[in-house]
Amino acid sequence: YKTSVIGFPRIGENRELKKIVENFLKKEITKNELLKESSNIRKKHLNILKENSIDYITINDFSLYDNFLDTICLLGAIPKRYNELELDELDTYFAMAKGYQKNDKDVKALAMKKWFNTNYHYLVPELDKNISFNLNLKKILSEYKEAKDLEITPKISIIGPYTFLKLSNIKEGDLEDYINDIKEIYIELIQNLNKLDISYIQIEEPILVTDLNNKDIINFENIYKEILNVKEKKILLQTYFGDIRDIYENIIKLDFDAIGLDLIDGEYNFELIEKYGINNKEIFAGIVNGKNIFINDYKKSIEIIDRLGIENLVLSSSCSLLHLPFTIKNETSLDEKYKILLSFAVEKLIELRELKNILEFEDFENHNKYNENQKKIKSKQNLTEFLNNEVKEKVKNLKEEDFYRKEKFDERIKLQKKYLNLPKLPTTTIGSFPQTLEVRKIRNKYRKNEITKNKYNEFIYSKIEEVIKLQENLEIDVLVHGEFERTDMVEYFGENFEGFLITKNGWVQSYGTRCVKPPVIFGDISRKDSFTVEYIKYAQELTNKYVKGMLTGPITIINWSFVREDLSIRDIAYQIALALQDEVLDLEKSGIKVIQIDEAALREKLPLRKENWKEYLDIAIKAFRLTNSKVKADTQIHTHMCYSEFKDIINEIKELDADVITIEAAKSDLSMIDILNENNYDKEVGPGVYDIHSPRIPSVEEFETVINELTKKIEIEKLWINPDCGLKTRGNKETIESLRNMVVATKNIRKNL
Ligand code: THG
Ligand code: ZN
Repeated sequence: YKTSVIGFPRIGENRELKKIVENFLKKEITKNELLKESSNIRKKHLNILKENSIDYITINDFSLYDNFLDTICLLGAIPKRYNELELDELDTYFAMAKGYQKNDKDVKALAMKKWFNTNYHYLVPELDKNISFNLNLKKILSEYKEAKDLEITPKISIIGPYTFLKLSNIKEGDLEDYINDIKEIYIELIQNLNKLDISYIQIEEPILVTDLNNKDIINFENIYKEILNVKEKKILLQTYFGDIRDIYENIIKLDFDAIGLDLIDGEYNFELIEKYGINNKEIFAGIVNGKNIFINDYKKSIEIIDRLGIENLVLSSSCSLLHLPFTIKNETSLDEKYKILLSFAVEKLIELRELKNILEFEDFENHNKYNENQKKIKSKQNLTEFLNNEVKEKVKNLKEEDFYRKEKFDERIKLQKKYLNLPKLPTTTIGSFPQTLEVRKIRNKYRKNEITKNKYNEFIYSKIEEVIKLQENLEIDVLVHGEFERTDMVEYFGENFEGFLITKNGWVQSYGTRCVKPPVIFGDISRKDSFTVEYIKYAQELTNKYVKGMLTGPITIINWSFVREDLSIRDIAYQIALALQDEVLDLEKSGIKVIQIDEAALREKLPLRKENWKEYLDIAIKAFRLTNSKVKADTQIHTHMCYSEFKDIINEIKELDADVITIEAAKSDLSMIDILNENNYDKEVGPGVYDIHSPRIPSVEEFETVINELTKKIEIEKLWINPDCGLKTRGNKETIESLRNMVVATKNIRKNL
């Protein structure tokens, strides 16, 4: 047996990469310092892989910002507007990542999209007739040299041509128009890699786990037949995040030396192997979960390997370890009995090493590492503190009517309009206000016990007061409290519900230098006491306008947490929904009339294959409805969703039955609205009128144009005016000016109604 990992997290044990890149962008360190420091991070990681005797160590999985952006640079597919800035290579790179604004130059960043069903985002390549590919091997060659200096014969990771094409934004022509060019540039790439002393070229094609049609298969074969013709080094076709049922039969006949399969999320891959064989290829078996933080059950893994019945298997991770925090060792506050059940990136390497040792040991059931592992697995069953029979019963006893509000929308909205008495085109924001350095510093002090809980709360209340005054001054109609008490809209709920574990240093890269720290769903979920009411009530008492209660929905909490693998998603979703229902009703009791329950992540975790959509959406819709089915008819329920590619699920969005939905439409050219109209969407809508992901301040005229456009497409009575997402990552200055312009424009338009 051999061992391999697809990729390793690059952000660093203590988010070193985040810090140096942000310092470089702030011009606090030089280019040379950035390059030197990042090289140190890579070398540290290579040594960890080496210490754990990983046989196939990957390079080029590192990135200063994003692997897709690196691929754009590798292939020379840099859109013209960035080259025209005439910056050096590194500054051009960051101009694509972050946008560029200086003197008379103003270029937006490349778009960002969710990487399959993870919480990672990649930068979207743009292809148009101006593109001329032009190979740039500098990054690969310098990482290659680093590995060789550490006496490693590396495996080189590259994003495959078909995934690159399929995920590109094709601005002119069809995908097929770019096949020849992409083929040529990849051929040239392989010819260059041929000259290196490497173990494998790992070509990653995760697009193969999605639903493919005949054209896809023809395109794929067309591209690869020629690429494989020029190879002199071994090529591993690496897939992950699911099975490759639509193309396995074709792939197995192509001249790949190895195939990497996800055996965690790709159960069906087993059947494909059984049915079509492996045609003498080396199989990289993804048996150690690269996306979840629970320890591997060695008994199960050995059963899987037995079932495969393949000699000379490579034991691998199911996907890149990018989606995991660094090491459980640093979780010093976590109780040992939980810690032994968790495995972060470094521990996954240890698992691979131990599995190999156990498998090569004659009498594996007597291997001490095997027994140690089985003891841990068994200890899970004794953790009774995470069992809550009361909530289990409640879920079991749910009835159909628990998922429906008593009154229909038409009736509710009349009562709400009467009660709330808002102006036409009411203005609001999504929830969060800028989490400035000040807020983070005070929170860190509180975390380290340097200030008391009272002092911390005093500070939070003063921020709430500030943000209420600000919104009153701006004359926004429906206010928010700003979410200053929350690090993150999911982690905060994990901290306040029973059934979660919270890590101290479990950071995972979300995009660029930004990270999230997902909480861990470890057992039955319930609510001790209300935890948002005191803040919302405080905010509401400061103003005569309505303040929105602000909650995160069940599916978003699940999707942005690590979930124990043996729990039922439906049960957890309903448990979270019931806990939220208590909070919703407490908010209502304390006089809150507008309550927002965000399902920011509903769309993004839609299963990769269509056949699995129905069950997922059924859980999502029911769980959402359960959170608010018991409120009064005149209490208005809002929801918010990011990444508004709703075309395929518009009917399910309708079924959520939220009175108002705010969506991220600013970037999608408002084409979302047409989709709502075509499908007779009947509820109220706030299509974001500006893009909060950029510091750019739209002018009053620009807002007027957008709002006018919207009033032509949406009934005035149903239209809300708001930014397209929370303002957490923005600075105060641009936030205030943008909101001021938004409200002024809205008022101007109201005058003419
Ligand atoms: N929370 C969670 N997941 C998310 C988002 C979120 N996934 C999608 C989207 N939003 C990703 N966006 C962000 C935006 C900001 C940050 C992270 C992901 C962020 N992180 C701080 C950082 O890295 O500097 C965290 C540091 C800190 O709070 O101290 O700002 O909102 N779960
Ligand atoms: Zn959003």
